[in-house]
Amino acid sequence: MAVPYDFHEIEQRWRQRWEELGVYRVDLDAVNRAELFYNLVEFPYPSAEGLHVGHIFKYSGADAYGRYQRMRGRKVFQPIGFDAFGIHTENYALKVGRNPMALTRETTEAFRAQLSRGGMAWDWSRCIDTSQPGYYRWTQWVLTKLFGAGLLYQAEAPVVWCPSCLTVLAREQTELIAGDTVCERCSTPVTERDMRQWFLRITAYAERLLAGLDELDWPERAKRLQRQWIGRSEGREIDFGDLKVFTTRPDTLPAVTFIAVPPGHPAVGTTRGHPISGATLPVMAADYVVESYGTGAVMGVPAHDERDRRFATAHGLPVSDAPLLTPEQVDQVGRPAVRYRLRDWLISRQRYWGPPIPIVHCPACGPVAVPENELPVLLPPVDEFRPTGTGKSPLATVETFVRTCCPCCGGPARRETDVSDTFVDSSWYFLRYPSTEFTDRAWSRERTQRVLPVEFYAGGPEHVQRHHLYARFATMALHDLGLVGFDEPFTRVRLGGMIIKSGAKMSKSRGNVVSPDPYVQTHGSDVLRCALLFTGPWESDGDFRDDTISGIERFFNRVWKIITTTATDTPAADTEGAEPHVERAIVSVSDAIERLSFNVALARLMELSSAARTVRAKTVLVQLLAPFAPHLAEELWHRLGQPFSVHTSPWPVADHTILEAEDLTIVVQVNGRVRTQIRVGRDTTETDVVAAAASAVSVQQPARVIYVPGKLVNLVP
Ligand code: ANZ
Ligand code: ZN
Repeated sequence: MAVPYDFHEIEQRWRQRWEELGVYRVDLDAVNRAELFYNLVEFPYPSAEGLHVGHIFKYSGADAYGRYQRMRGRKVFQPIGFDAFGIHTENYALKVGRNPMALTRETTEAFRAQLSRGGMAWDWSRCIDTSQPGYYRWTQWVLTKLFGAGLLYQAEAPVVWCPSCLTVLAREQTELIAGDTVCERCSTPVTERDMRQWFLRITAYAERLLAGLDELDWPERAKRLQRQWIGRSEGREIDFGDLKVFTTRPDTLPAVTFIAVPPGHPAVGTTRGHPISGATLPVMAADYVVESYGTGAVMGVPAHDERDRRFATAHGLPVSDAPLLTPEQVDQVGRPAVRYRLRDWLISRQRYWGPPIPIVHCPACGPVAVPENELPVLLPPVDEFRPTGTGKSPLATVETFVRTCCPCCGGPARRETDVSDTFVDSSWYFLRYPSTEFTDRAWSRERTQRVLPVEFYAGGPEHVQRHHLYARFATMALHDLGLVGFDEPFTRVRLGGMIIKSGAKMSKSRGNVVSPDPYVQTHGSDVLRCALLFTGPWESDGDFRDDTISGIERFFNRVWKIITTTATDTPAADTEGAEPHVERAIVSVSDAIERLSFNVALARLMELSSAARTVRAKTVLVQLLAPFAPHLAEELWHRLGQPFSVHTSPWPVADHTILEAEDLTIVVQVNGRVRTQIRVGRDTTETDVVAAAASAVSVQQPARVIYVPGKLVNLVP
């Protein structure tokens, strides 16, 4: 059943009106901290495939939450932009043989149109595009500041190389598939290479990145993932001659029978003296030893460590069952040591589609940062943007780009030709949104101080270990440089679930990635938003099935009929007296929105829609519907004769006197004797009633409970 109104016309008309009147714009200089609500979503990269319904699910939830906050009186700042630089975009450009610069302009426009049709309350006047010079100038500026602080450095290092993307990758841009470490972009098994690369010294912040988590209102699983990623280990460093090992089990020292180092290590084949017994231990090459972790050497304890046991068995090494050291004895051996799994962040890419790293190499002065007044270092338009595979970016062949003067001594110098990783672009973007109109600085200090940190960040679990961690690091570093006044960017993070389609995971290879376009075209964007949000709580994965669409349409039909057929209203409609179900709906819908259980909120609204007859009930229904179906609610609000806009009208407040009058009186008995009475809300569940009764008479864990619904609880201790 289609909706009984011209949704194309209605949705377009109201969107235009909102935009014209700036309903979703906030004067950032006229708000105070307490009023402002910075409601941020992870901005999309404008892929050629366009948006999929998963985007709409995440954005609709965040949007509903923001709209609710606006109606609750907050000044909601809700910006959007495009994460347009990066390998993903460039790989697609390579595939279709187009220049990424031209291609990105098109995909961004397509995304903008799709996003606009979603009806989200975005402030388009502050849109950013990370691939535009007006933005990346400041990405480069941030890098020069980090360089000045010693947090950006160049080093020769064994790095992960993707032989298909022809670039190095950060370790975190690989994944383990069937035992192979592969590139997450193209699934090609990666190799290792020794190359000179640029790193950001995130490890200097390992301890603070860990400690800061305690204070944040983030999902526990997000905190856990970050803690694991940072991977703090306490142990001891022990000397075996001039070879140091890091161990978390120093008590097993007596049972050590060999030392293991990575293959190729100069100590392979030598021997070491045991620090306690003096016994001779062979130094073995073992590929389970990670060169960059700990000290890069392991004491082999086959009796207590599974990997060591397997290695010892395979190589005919002895197993020793010597007794463990006592804690006091441990305090004699070696030194306490703390190690982190976290590595410095490799940001250089030998690719084209990114901001050139703003460094000039001078034969006399070494690497020098490009001064602020010479930024941006423009990415030159080139014909040949294909990665070269030589370990150098395509920019290295552009002589006019490479040749320059040293900012320090004026002598001839060469520009750095690597570009920075996309995750650098997004590590600070939330700082730019409130200050997009400034062309002479990255952000206004004063405004930033008022608008940030981000109060609510709606993201995805896939970004916890990288983007969220990088953003925290960048914020801490900028804070320490005195450039921002806070050191955590996101006060509250919530992770949206994944949408599957009719039981199957959407993926490009299956060819079942669902575009929102046909749904918006055939049913309207309000229907699609509600159908997606109805799949389940926003933080859980949800299955999007087409029959949900018709369910939502039936609901919209009913609402439309109730609100528009005023003729059936009795004159005394608004004096019909108390309507507890309306008051209850306000409480439960508000509560469900706070918990991001938009599905529950919609279910309550469906109930309310079948029992909304009075003016109060109708007004409340339309207002409570507004966060979910913004266009429809605006139209109905208008038809109710209410002043524009429903989205700035105050969120209904439940009349608690009506609710309390509705409360039930429950008699509480112990062993069949009446002890007291309690009052509970009409909707209170049996579990809650029994718990309230038990606590009223101080009976802990009764052996038996008899419950007469709505009347009596008898507890047998
Ligand atoms: C002896 C031992 C005995 C160990 C035992 C463990 C159990 P986490 O918790 O991850 O920090 N190790 C140290 N450096 C290593 C490296 N570069 N590559 C591979 N393994 C390394 O793990 C610390 C433990 O991992 C260390 O404690 C060491 O083995 C190993 F019953 O030392 B242990
Ligand atoms: Zn110089």
